[in-house]
Order: sequence, then structure tokens, then C-alpha cells
Amino acid sequence: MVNKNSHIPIYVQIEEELKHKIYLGEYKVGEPIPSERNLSLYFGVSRMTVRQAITNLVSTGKLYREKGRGTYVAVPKLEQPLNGLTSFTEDMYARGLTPSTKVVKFEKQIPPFDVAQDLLLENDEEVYFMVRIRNADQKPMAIERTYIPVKVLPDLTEKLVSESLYKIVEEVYGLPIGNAIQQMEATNVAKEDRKYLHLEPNAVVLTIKRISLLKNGQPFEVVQSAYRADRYKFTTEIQR
Ligand code: 16G
Repeated sequence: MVNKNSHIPIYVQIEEELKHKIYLGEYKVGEPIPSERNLSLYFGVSRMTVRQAITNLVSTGKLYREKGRGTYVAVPKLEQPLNGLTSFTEDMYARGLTPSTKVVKFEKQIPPFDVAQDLLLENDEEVYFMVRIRNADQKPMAIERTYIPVKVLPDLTEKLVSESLYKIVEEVYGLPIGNAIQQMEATNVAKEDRKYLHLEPNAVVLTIKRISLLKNGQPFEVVQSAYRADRYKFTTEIQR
């Protein structure tokens, strides 16, 4: 219950109480929480105060709003450690989820200039360009746009990349993977990605660019991906 004499703002106390109820399973994942009206009666505070608490929980991804229907408890975000060069397929299996992939584009092309530079390609060298939707337990997590030099993985096919690319690189082509450089930033979801990721306009995604190299130093992929920010959080262990 709220303590009106506390130095902790009332909306923060309500946030804590709602989080506690989610933790205890009193409010269940995918189910609605009580209406603002009922919560304001329950806590004995104004609806504005309740709304502020709910808005904060929505922005941190604990709750989500469905237009005209109410506010629901969100699925906890998937935690992804950032200390190893792992594939999407490995990451999902490590969490007990089943990965699946929909290839929406697969073609040969001359890459954009900056991609050619990242892949250390000459002007006329081609890449395979693919767009893949990556799902966990059938739900979209990310969309990936990948460029792979044709000379590094000749005869790559759409069928091969509908499963794990890293597995194919290592097991079919026999090329050991080395390291990668990755950049991450928060952006609004691109218009063309909304339908694939089932997101509303202006939803936030984690936009990641990865350049990966084989053990021998040859770059083999440039990937631009958008991960659903409401489903994913990245964790890093850092040492002093
Ligand atoms: C991850 C990588 C992506 C890589 C893919 C390979 C990030 C941000 N991206 O999704 O660069 O191409 O794994 O996964 O982690 P796969 O072997 O399952 O195809």
C-alpha cells in the first residue's frame, strides 16, 4: 500500500507494488492488469498518479498497452550476453527457445560502397544479399540484412541460409569463424520493417551492425539488424 508521508513519490511506490505483483504472478504474463480506475480506487490515489506509474512500466517494457483494450503484462525480455561471438540459432537454443528463419530476399548484387569497403572488396566483386526474419518460438525477434562476399562462400543458396549461417560457414564450407566488431544504437523501427516485426509506428528497435571475420582475417559478413527492443536486452560483463 502507498505511504503518503514517504519521501518516495507515490507513483514510484505504485510502480514497485505493480512490479511486485508481476513477480508474484498475481498479474500474469499476457494477461491484463486492473483498469486505471480500479487501481486508483485500490491505492486511494488519483488516476493521474496511477497513469504515471503505468506509463513508466510501459516504457521499461514490463507492461504494454493495447489500444482500446487495456494494459497487459509483457513477456520478460530475452537477455543476451555480449561476451562471445554466437549465432542467433545458438543464442535461442541456449535459452530453450526454438529458432526459425524466414528468408524474404536472397540475391546476388554489387554491394553499396560502404559495405564493399567493410568487406575489403574491389569495385566489381559481388555479394549475396539476404533479408532474414529471425523468430523465437514462432515470434519475430529481429530482421537481419546480410552481405556475404560470393568469393568467400561460393554457391551459397537460399535453402542453406534458411537455417544457421554460422553452422554452414563452419561445417559446410569448413571455414573457422574468428571475431567480429559490433555497433549498437537505438532507433525507431523502419517503416518497411514494421510488418515483419509486428511493431507499431515509432516503436524502438536496437539497430546493430556487425562485421565478422574468419580466423584468417577475411571479412565474411556485414549484417545490419533490427532487434525488437521490447523483447531483447544485452548484458556485458566488464572487469576493472
Ligand atoms: C546473429 C548476428 C548476425 C549473424 C547471425 C548468424 C547479432 C546482432 N547478429 O543474429 O550477425 O549473422 O547471428 O546466425 O547478434 P545464424 O547462424 O543462426 O544464421
